[in-house]
Amino acid sequence: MRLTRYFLPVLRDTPKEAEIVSHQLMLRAGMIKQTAAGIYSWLPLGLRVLSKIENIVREEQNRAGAIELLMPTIQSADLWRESGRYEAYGKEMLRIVDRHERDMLFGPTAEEVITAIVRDSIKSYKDLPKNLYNIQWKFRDEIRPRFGVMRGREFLMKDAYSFDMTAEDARKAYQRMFVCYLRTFARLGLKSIPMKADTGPIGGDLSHEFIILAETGESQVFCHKDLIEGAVPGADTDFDGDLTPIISAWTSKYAATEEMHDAARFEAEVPVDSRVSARGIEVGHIFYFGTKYSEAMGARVQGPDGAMITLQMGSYGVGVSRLVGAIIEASHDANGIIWPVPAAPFEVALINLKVGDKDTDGVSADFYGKLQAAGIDVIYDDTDERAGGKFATMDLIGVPYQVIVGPKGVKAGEAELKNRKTGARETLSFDTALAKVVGAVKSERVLV
Ligand code: 5CA
Repeated sequence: MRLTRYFLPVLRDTPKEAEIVSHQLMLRAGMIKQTAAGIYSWLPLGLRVLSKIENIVREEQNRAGAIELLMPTIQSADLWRESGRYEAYGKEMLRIVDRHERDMLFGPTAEEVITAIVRDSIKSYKDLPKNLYNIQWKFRDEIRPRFGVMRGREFLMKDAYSFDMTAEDARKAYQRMFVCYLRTFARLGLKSIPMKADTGPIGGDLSHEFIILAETGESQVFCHKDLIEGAVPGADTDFDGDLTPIISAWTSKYAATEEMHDAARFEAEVPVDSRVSARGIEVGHIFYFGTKYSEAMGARVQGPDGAMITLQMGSYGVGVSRLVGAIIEASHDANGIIWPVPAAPFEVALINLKVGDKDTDGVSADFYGKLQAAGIDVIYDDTDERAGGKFATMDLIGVPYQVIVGPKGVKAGEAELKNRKTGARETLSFDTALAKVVGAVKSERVLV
């Protein structure tokens, strides 16, 4: 992408309304624009990051055996009356009346919709187990939308729903999502910690939140420090095999959110110097709630002996749009965002320091073509802005690698390669610079 043709409305000053660094940087980097409280347009740069995250979430869902579908944002109130949640959900639900005076709502979650789909189409135990997911916009009329996309009213969620015959099978489905989440967040460069959690309006008795530690996190969390560096299951994990050892390794040490925290147990189980009490961002939340919805909505199938069995269910959410903010909270410096390659809007920024100079333009165009041919997401700064401004913009928007082409270097047959994270700069011959940056990007695309 040529910067002269792109739409990148960066701001030089920090907007006053933004309280936390991720919100400030997303506004400054021209990633989002608020249209109403807690409701944002995703500008081109923001959308690129959102799509990359979405794709990683999708790849890991698929790897774990979940199947993608797409449910509507607008739901019928009647479905929620069936489950008994329509009245109970309260003011967070955005209620809508259509032209025929029918009660509708903008879905805050989709247990009812998916339960109705499965109830109406799966009749036999032979068609189970199933785990169906979608990545779709949700709306919750949060009393205090804040921190930008971290607590929005409209937000993008991946929500998966598992259907099984027995509680034992449902536990396995829960384990698959648990392991899948460890991998998903690690692939985004995040250290997530699963913590025992409260189930809230979703219900059930088994639940874990996946937490990223960050000073600006909304919840207080408590855990053993070993969990911060816990081993992430590899890409070769057998999701049909026994996942209990992985789950045990992650759940045998103390980790709980504030609502589930037991101070006496924490002190008894965790040595003083291993106790972590910190703020955390909830990026995922998984629930096992058995027959709560299937019972109320009549989701039953015929078992092997002909008897009708009420389905066992769980639901599994990832805050896809919240992750954009969470990654920035975890990875930034005074100059701006530092994207890990897998989430980066562009992997390489090619900076032409002297647009209009024939040789510099020629070498830059050559680099641009070769980076594109190598399959690299490249933003080519072909504007006539001064060098300082160019560096500041690319540092702000957090592109992991910068290739800098200037007239002096061109004469010597050299370009500069800068690593955004470490700040390291190297002067290399054109071919070496190209090979090195392509190699670095490709090796960092898949972190686990
Ligand atoms: N039905 C279940 C699981 S599919 C569910 O709705 N779970 S949830 O309420 O915990 O939401 C799932 C994830 O969505 C959360 O872990 C969080 O990362 C994200 N999320 C929830 N509310 C918001 C919000 N207001 N803004 C941004 N992300 C949110």
